[in-house]
Amino acid sequence: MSLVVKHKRLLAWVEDVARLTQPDRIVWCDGSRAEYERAIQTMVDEKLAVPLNPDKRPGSYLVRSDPSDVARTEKRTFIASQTPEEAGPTNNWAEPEALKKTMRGLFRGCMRGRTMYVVPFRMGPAGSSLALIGVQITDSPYVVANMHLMARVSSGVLEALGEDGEFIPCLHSVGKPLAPGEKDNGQWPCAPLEQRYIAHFPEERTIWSYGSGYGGNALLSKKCLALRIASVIARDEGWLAEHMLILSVTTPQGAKRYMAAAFPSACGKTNLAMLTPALPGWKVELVGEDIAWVRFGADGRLYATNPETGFFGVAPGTSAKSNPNAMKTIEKNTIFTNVALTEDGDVWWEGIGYEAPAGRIIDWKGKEWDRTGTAAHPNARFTAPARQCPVIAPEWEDPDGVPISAILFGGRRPSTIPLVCQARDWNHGVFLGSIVGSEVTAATLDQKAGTVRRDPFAMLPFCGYHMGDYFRHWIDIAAQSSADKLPKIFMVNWFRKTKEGKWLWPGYGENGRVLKWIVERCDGQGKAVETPIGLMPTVEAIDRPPGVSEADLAELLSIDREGWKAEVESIKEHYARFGAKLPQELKAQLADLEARLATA
Ligand code: GTP
Ligand code: SPV
Ligand code: MN
Repeated sequence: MSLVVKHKRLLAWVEDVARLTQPDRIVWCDGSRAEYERAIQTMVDEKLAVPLNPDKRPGSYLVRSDPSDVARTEKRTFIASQTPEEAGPTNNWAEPEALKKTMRGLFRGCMRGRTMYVVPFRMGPAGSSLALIGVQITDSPYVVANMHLMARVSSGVLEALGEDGEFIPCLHSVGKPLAPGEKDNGQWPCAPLEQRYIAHFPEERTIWSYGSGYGGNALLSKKCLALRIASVIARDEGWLAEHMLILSVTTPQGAKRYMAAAFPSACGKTNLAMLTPALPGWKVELVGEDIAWVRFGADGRLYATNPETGFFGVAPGTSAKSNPNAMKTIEKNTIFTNVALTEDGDVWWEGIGYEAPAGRIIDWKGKEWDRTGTAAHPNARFTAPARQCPVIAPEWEDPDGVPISAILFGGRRPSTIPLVCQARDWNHGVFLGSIVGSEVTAATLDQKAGTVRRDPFAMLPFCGYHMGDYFRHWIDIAAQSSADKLPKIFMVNWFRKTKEGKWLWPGYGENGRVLKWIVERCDGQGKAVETPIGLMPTVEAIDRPPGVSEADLAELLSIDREGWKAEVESIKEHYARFGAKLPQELKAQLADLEARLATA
């Protein structure tokens, strides 16, 4: 590499890590196309990646991870702050020095037989005041290739760092050294589950990840840096780092409004951000689909920025009908992880919109699929560059971000939570964010799918500090502006089911009808009625999709008083976890809800 690195701290860190991990060689990454291709070729040579049929999926590859390494592992994710109080009750805490000692033991010699890549990257568009620089050390070519798509990897980042610029060190190893002559030979490298650690040192702004090669455990730019560490920085600096999509809605009259939405993992962010509205004349464009960094502009409005450059999206359920824009985004130059392989060298998954083609299908475990069970893993993902999305907003890399008119909170709730409801004011909106709950999905390894868990602000697995302090931060941040300039806050739920277990709401493109009401509310129109839980549309205020009867819509917009009373009890339990850190304002919101439900 021609670039001379002048940053002493960075050089010393790389040397230290190399001494500890003992790789065969060190490669400084520059973000070039050739480098991307080399990383992919390394995987192909090791039989860890399968080139797809270039006539079907040009420039695309299939990777199968180990069946034990298919999603984030929250039980192995740690916030190693100085004290357990700083990590709070929702995070796994570990004493930082003890954890480092344990992990140093694991890192010792762990890169033997492998290449150590040094990957400099920037999160956030050029010129953004929020942009952060990270340098990830990794022994995984899968990580290198994915980081090329997900973050701004370039040698320019090293130049920008100069001799002493700030960067976030991100140390990663798959935790599978190779003996002399040993090859991966098609075996996804990772460490046994109990040896895995995804560790964050918030005071030092440092990340150490060992033993997993998958997604958010290994692409340290994403959940580790842009959420867990960034949330701590945001708290200290007065902004927000959120698990949110960012989209624009353009009305038939040509007015453009921006929204951000927090839904838990695998609960529909990517789908909403790429929505093709069923309503004629309405248009949605994507600014971001997983992470938003949000700060106040000089005009007192909240502006949101997508720090990433690609999508690591859920494949199952993605079809030409449910998400045509995602299907177009992944036509080429895409890395697929844990989907099925067809005989003609294309990908397939459950819910792709057509039957699995005839001929041999290789399932996500690499075995011939006997057509029982799922061929793709439920958390199978695609990694694709954002610029390939046909509805990417032209302003998606605007360094100032986009001004947000509405914030949405939602989750998978088969009952109780209505289709949509507007918060009365900011603190009520923070309350709605704090009580987000969802049926457990396949995006986490540790929990039983199907049970409801509270996932406040969709940040439960991603908040780098005490969740009670995080609630406080959300309440306090409003003081940076005035009520009239703050976004309106809404709660949505696309996932209501009938008693028979059928979807009560068609979702996907039909969600545009709800966005329409939200835009109308932001513009001071749109009919709403006061209810015990917030401002709700009347049945006439929502355009009713074909196939949804008036009775269905009434059900979707009804207030299930008994359900809500049970909800209040469950919120009390949820809130009890935060003890004295639960803001008084939220306690008051809960008491107010309880009182309204009792009287009205
Ligand atoms: P992460 O990347 O894990 O943060 O997830 P995400 O929030 O971006 O979720 P995504 O949009 O990928 O959706 C996950 C799953 O939910 C997919 O299988 C979708 O098909 C399904 N889904 C998304 N939107 C809807 C909807 O409106 N209705 C229904 N029924 N399912 C939906
Ligand atoms: C999520 O689980 O919310 C994801 C996927 O977006 S991962 O990057 O693996 O965390
Ligand atoms: Mn996510």
